[in-house]
Amino acid sequence: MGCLLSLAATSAHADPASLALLPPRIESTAQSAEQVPSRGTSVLGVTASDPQGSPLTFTWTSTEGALAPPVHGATTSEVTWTAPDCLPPDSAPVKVAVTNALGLTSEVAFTFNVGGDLSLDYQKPFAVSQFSELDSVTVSPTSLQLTAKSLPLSAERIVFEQPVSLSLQLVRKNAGASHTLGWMYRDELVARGYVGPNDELLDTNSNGIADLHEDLYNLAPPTGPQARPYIGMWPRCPRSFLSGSFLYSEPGLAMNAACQATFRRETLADARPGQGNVRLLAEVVGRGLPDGNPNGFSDLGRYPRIPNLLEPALPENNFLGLGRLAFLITDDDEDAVTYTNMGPVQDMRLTAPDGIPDYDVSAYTAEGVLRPQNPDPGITPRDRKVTLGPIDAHREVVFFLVTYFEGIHEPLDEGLTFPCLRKAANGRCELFLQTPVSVFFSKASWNMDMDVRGTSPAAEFNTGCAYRDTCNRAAPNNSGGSCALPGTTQRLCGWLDVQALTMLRQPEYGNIFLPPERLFVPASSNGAMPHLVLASSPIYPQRWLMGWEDLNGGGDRDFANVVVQLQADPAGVARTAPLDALPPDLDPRCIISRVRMAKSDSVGPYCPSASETSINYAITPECSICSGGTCVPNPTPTWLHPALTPGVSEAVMNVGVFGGRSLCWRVALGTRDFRCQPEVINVDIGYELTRLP
Ligand SMILES: [Ca+2]
Ligand SMILES: [Ca+2]
Ligand SMILES: [Ca+2]
Ligand SMILES: [Ca+2]
Repeated sequence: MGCLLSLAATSAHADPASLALLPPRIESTAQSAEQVPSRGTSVLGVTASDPQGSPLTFTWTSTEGALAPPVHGATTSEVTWTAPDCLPPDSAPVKVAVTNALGLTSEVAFTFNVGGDLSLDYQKPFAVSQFSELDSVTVSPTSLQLTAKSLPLSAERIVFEQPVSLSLQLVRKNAGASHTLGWMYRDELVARGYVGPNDELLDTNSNGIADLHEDLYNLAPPTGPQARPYIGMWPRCPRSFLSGSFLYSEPGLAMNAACQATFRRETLADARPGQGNVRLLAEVVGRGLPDGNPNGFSDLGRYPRIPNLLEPALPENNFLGLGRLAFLITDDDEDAVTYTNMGPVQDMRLTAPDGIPDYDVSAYTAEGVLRPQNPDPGITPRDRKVTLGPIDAHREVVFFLVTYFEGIHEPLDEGLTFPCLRKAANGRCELFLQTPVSVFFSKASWNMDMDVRGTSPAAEFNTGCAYRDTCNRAAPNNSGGSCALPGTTQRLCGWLDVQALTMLRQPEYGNIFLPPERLFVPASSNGAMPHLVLASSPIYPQRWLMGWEDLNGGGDRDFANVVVQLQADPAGVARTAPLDALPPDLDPRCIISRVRMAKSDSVGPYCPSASETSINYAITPECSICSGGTCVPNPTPTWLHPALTPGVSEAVMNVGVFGGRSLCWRVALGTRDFRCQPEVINVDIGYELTRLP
């Protein structure tokens, strides 16, 4: 305290006869603060005496800031100085001159640091009001934490308002079939001309088959008015057939290795609801039972049994693939085979179901292409999860399940049907596809198979109830194994089986205990069979359970042949408002020269891998844009990243080059594992101002 910078005696006004006389002696000075905020005050005092005992007068002057009227005593004087916004380096802007009756004067100057101190902490304890942006971050005085958002999704529309990072974890596979799970962006299907403005599938060559279905199986003729480009390099079985008045190509995916012709007319049960006992002459193309020859039932491409249109764009499909293959096979079982070995990869594992698919998932990219280098060789717990990657906001995602299973048509007894390629005006299927390779979409109306039961809803469950095969879903109120919905007398059969429910209770799946709620599958708008149910609940925010039904026509309608957990990795951002120590109308000559950021953060409670979380800090000296006395947050400031390490850390940055005059910071929090949550416990901000010359 107190800074006696210079003490000078002057005899400018004394005559030579008085040389022996002495100027006033400064006894002491006082300075309430040397470090003063912009426009803050400091109380200055001086005590002096005159060696000759003559009366003293005190004169305060300042070159910067403002002085209040001083208060004088016989030997003391006190004044309050109000600081400017900042000072040039090494300034001593206030001076007091003490003059005695002989005209001799002593002076003392006071130095200040104005506007900021690197070592001080200008960040108050956290409060919501200090933040100009809070996205999925919860604020308490001693912590910033991620807030998990409950985002209901339906199978019909999987789209997010914000960019998200999606991943999938297998929960349970319970089926005789084998499957590949993939996805596409809807806008890429629109751009390719498959989908109209109302989500309807288009038939641009007017041959009665939706072009999407036509291209999945390469059914378009190679020449003539209905020709469409072949999806792939070349047709394995170039063979045509006439149906109605149209020429089509036979589907290599449903033909044996010898490419034997498959098109025929036969008597089949009507697939329309309530018509299953009516048998009609229909047309069928393809064969439903593969013969084990690896060269049959193939459209070539990268994966012989995956429709080329659903492969990722690769030379083998002439770069016409639109799919991204998340799980090449969903097998999680004690045998080592896929259905008649049709799977795109070998089942490599004989262990009991544990949610880890039975192949080396990490050997493949998120699109399903073999990587040059496998980051996790062998089948390990890391293979449980597959990252779909960042998904842009407002880009709708459509999932698909490719299934490998015998094509069967038994609508009345089994609820099974061949997929339908072309319908008559009355809804009756005129042209069926018999195939061991079926494709089901998350959007019900895009499916090829008809809903042979036609109930509304197509299926419903009590999610808190375990699946029992004895439960009669057609009459659950009178069926053993059904469970009542809380607060009602309505009973419904269970959805997931005990193994799936047990898996969800594991930490890897978020310790989820499914609530006893009604889950239902809406009927489609066009008579097609829905194949996906998507369960959401505030109990497991940002996670959704996908249950697939893998039988054409719906079959037993358990919607649990493959159960997968979809999750949006939690992420959030907090950005502070401008630090209020800096006035919004700061003197334009003042700029922030240095900033210190100190922080304390942690991750927990259970972090199996440190790389799963991120806590990224940034600071900007260009926080606000001010005009006419009004300031708004700068939407595009330069964010500077201090060199901080996990835990407790501190960094000082030179920021003078930006010439900024308002300061704020932000932190971006993220985790890929719900068990490992990042938390900011404290942030200190110090700064210094300097004045431009
Ligand atoms: Ca068509
Ligand atoms: Ca293929
Ligand atoms: Ca296996
Ligand atoms: Ca692996």
